[in-house]
Amino acid sequence: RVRTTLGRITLAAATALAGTATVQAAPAHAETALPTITDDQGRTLILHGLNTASSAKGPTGLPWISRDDVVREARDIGTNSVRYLIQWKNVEPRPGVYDDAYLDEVAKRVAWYGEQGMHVILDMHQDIYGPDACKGAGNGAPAWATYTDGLPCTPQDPWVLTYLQPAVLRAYDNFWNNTGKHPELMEHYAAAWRHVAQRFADDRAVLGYDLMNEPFGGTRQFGFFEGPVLAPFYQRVVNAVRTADRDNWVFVEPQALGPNEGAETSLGTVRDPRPGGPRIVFAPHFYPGGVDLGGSYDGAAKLLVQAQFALWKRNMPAAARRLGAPIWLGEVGGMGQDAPGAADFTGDWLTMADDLTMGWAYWSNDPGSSGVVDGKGNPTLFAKTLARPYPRAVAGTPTRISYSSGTLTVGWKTRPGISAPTELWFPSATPPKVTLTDKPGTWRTQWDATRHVLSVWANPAEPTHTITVH
Ligand code: IDC
Repeated sequence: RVRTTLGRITLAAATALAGTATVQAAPAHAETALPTITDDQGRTLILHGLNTASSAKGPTGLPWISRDDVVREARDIGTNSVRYLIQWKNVEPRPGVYDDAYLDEVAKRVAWYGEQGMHVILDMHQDIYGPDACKGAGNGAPAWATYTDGLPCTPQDPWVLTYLQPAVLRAYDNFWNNTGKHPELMEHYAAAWRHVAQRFADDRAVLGYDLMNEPFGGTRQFGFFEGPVLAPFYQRVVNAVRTADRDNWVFVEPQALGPNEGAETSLGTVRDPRPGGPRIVFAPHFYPGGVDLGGSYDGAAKLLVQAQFALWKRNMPAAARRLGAPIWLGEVGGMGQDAPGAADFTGDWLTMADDLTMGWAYWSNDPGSSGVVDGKGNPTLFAKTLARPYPRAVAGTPTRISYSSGTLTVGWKTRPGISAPTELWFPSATPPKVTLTDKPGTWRTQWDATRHVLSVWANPAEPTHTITVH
């Protein structure tokens, strides 16, 4: 019943959205390319990675993985990054008291990714505020920061409906100080991030910080939340992080409701006080209604989802452009491998990401039918589809990424002063066949059969390059 109702709501919403929008394929990159996330050699990073993991929402705040799992992931899927979940409740179990033993455990796991040459984005995760907002349904905030003012709560199925329970709405209203009673909670959150940033500022494996998973405004939504409440909150947290760490990237998400389905965001600009240019990334998610929460990607549902693809592809890059930030898809997926159209859906969002020269983090790395290994440790459909050829790093500004029928094409513009190579990853150890538009004799490649990485040193004197690899 609930699902049917949700389906109808989604249908109505999507129809309404589609009616007001010009639903056509947006150009991959309008006139000007977005800024890009860069590594310490100035190369653009195209991040492919997994969210690791939902299991970190539990009491220990740590995901299920072992070091071997990270080795296997790097080898089999070729990921160069991870969206690694941490929890405020574990960072700050009592007000102003930080659990450094927890951060040591996080650091130990971060090092496993570092050993594989992977970049870690620490994600301060939350769903439904925290475990104490609604009888253990949520995760994120500590008990001491959860003020529900005695309002009732019943966990709902599907879980997202729990967001609308009175106690949960009040917990958020108190956090954002919509009630005027708890200005201290956002202060605590910002200070907790400063502490985390202090711990990881010099950790070379850490690329950045995703400040809050899927912010939810309580009784304030959309234009009443993202502009006046969320953006100033991010600004506070960024300022706090920058007192401890000037170099890592900071990832900011729009509110989830709406943008997750492709609707516009009104998130305001967040300024980066660091010297040497901003390092703020716009990090929306993509969960089209219809495939999320046990849906499918076929028939009428597929048409609705395709409308949401078109909206997302238009609205999210436009928001990134408005914010002057690179874009990165922090969560996508969640479909079981047996759901109708799961492979098709995965292929379509991977193509969207390539079209936007945008990286992603798949939801999730937890064993099971939406993971890369099932409950018995066997590779799923997603292990295969996510192991997609891609440029891990580009020595310039990427203008094109496309992969189909065994051919990867990558185009980029030269950025002066980069001596490190462009690096392409392939699932196979067989040396690939390469053509490049640069004049013969002015460029070279090197194939690493162990890492399945092709390094390309293009001719820096040519302004643009296109490489085609079979
Ligand atoms: C889901 C988990 C599910 C858990 C639920 C609540 O897969 O097992 O019960 O969280 O904690 C998100 C969230 C992410 C969700 C994911 C899939 O960021 O935490 O994980 N999702 O539903 N937003 C949209 C979807």
